[in-house]
Amino acid sequence: MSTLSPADLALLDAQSIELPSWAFGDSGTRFRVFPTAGTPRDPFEKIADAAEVNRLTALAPAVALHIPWDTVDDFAALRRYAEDRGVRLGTINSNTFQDVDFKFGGLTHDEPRVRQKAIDHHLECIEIMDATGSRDLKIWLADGSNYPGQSDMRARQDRLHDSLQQIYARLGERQRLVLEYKFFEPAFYHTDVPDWGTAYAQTVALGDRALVCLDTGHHAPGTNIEFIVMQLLRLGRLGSFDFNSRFYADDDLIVGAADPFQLFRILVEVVRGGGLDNPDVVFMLDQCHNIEAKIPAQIRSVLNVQEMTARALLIDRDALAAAQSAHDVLAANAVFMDAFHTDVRPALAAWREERGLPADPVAAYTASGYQQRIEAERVGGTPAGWGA
Ligand code: PSV
Ligand code: MN
Repeated sequence: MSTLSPADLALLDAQSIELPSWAFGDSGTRFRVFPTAGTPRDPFEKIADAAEVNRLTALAPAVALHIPWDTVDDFAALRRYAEDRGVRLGTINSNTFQDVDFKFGGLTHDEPRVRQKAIDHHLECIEIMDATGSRDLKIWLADGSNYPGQSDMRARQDRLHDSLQQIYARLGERQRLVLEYKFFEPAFYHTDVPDWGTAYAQTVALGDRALVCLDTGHHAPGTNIEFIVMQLLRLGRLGSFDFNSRFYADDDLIVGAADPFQLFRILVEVVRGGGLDNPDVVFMLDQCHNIEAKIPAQIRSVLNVQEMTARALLIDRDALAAAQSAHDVLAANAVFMDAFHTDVRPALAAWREERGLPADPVAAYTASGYQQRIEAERVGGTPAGWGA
């Protein structure tokens, strides 16, 4: 039970995690953004940092971009730059949460001019996808209201459907729309896509290439997230994860840091539902490293996902099925917990060494001199951050 089988190892070999470009830029809370030495000044430097994470882990061959934060004059050049460093450009994230015109919403806005502007932004994102070779357009909306009575929730839902339909119609045959839900923030009373049910209803109404993104930080405390994972996989609508962890709200901390057991439970359902080794389900990170070193934090994050995946694979499925059908509650739970409590770190260090990778990628990063180099080289210019 406690060793990874050749089939498990093959699944781990195939695992790939998409890094968010914005994790390498400066971020913070509404109280303060602390500047960090060596922070990338442009999308090229963000890609260089992401490639370093992949070089040391072989787990992160793709980088998600956020538009307009990652706008460049020549996306084909950015794509070549990434590919030269062994990574590809992944999901394109739209952004209708920072333009003043979108103060009262974007795709749901009651004024045709503003709604059209939000739709046009997404059409522009699809043009970028054509240049970057990206498959997925990920949409997260800040739309909502703060006070009961402020807005007609029903009309907004109808306008959202119409807007999404116009965007979906422009997608290429191999491109997908992925709709991300979040229960609150920045809106405090109602949010137009607050939960997986709404995201599901809106995407089903569009067609087969519209799917749901599950951000692990976007649920009320106590929500059984793994149930949602199971259900979306069962319905064939889980398009991607935004992995992170949280103690309180949408904290965007390192995945697996706040609640490793929850990450384990989620990955158990991913394995159970055929979501691993499945190109239709993208494992993405959505994190911000406000106070910790960014590149090692991304390395830690992908290792945490790999570690919990390995533990999920260790579940003795036959023993679990037998205990479940015998209604042996304690035995079933014991099989489950045995896998969770198994330390897979030595096995994964060996997995890395067999593939010519450092046994300890964080230590290898520290010893590599990369951090000192970027701190010396990246002087002048404006560090990338939200809005840059
Ligand atoms: C919103 O909170 C969100 O999770 C969306 O994915 C955004 O694109 C991202 O955070 C920005 O960090
Ligand atoms: Mn997210």
